[in-house]
Amino acid sequence: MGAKPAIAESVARSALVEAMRAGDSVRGLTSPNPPVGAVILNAEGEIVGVGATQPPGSAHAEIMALRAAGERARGGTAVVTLEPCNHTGRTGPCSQALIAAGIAAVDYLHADPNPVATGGAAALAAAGLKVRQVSAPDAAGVSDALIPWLLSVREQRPHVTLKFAQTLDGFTAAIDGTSQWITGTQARQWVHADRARRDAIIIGTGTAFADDPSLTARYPDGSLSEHQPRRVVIGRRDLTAAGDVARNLRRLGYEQYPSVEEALVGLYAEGARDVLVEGGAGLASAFLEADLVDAISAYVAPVLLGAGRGVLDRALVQTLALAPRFHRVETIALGEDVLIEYAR
Ligand code: AOF
Ligand code: ZN
Repeated sequence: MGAKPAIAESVARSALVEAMRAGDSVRGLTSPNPPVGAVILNAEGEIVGVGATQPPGSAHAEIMALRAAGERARGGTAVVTLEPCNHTGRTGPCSQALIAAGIAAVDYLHADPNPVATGGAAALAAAGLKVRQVSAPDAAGVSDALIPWLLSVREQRPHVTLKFAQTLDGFTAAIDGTSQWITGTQARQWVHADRARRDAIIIGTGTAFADDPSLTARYPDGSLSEHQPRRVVIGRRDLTAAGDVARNLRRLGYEQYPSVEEALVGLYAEGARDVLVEGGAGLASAFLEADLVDAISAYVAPVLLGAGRGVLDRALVQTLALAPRFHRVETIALGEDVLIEYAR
């Protein structure tokens, strides 16, 4: 049976890009669950359903895509960014839903490292579906939204991105401490959109006192994004007795942890999987010293200061050969500024 030709490679690849886009669109909304994307192709290779993970406790990506496809899924292909789950957790097993819908083939990007949910690929193959693991297309112009979640399952702590804005000569503030508007409008808008995709934003008590940040994600018109990350302060100083400083955080609410390690343990336990560290220099140094930085978002502005405050506030190593190195994942031009994304 099943003399049906497999769908063309190019069709499978563009369906995967579409699935990755769908997963990317729900970043920040799914934790502790993964932001998965799924595409259903009919037997002719046409897209008949797209879906993404719903907030925790509700439908997985495959179920959303199958619902959209309806009867058109029969004999078709499912392309998903994560191996379909095989367990009954808060929802039923997606492997069984794919089989019941009459899906003939499944392409998945990442194996599921979650011991509770794994086994979907084997179950699908045992039921006679054509199952294969595929790799991410290079230069697809879409990022892999599952990277933070996959690391968090492996390390049992949130994925950490260190973010900073610096002048061309490597400073984050002038000698008088002024640091606002190093980067331009586009970069600042990008930062806000990025915040809305994270589970938490972390700063040190020093920055909370000095800058009185609100740590909110806002649209260009100043209104708040629907998803607000948790606001987190690390350090031992008491913000509640701070008088006139840290007023924004006191008004909006925040969580405080005494150390980097305790923060990551606490945030993971509360479901955070993808967090952004926004400074200052002391906190950035502490995260790097503990080897707890998985990615860096460096915003570089064409401004020169000659002297000022640096990204870090102390030596990480005594000699270059021992310095931690990162590799470049992406560069994005934002007006006159450049965002460079690095991974460990
Ligand atoms: C998702 N969305 O699209 C897929 C997931 O808590 P549960 O019962 O919803 O199960 C969550 C687990 O299911 C998750 O850790 C992952 O291993 C697997 N797949 N989860 O939220 C999805 N495909
Ligand atoms: Zn599932």
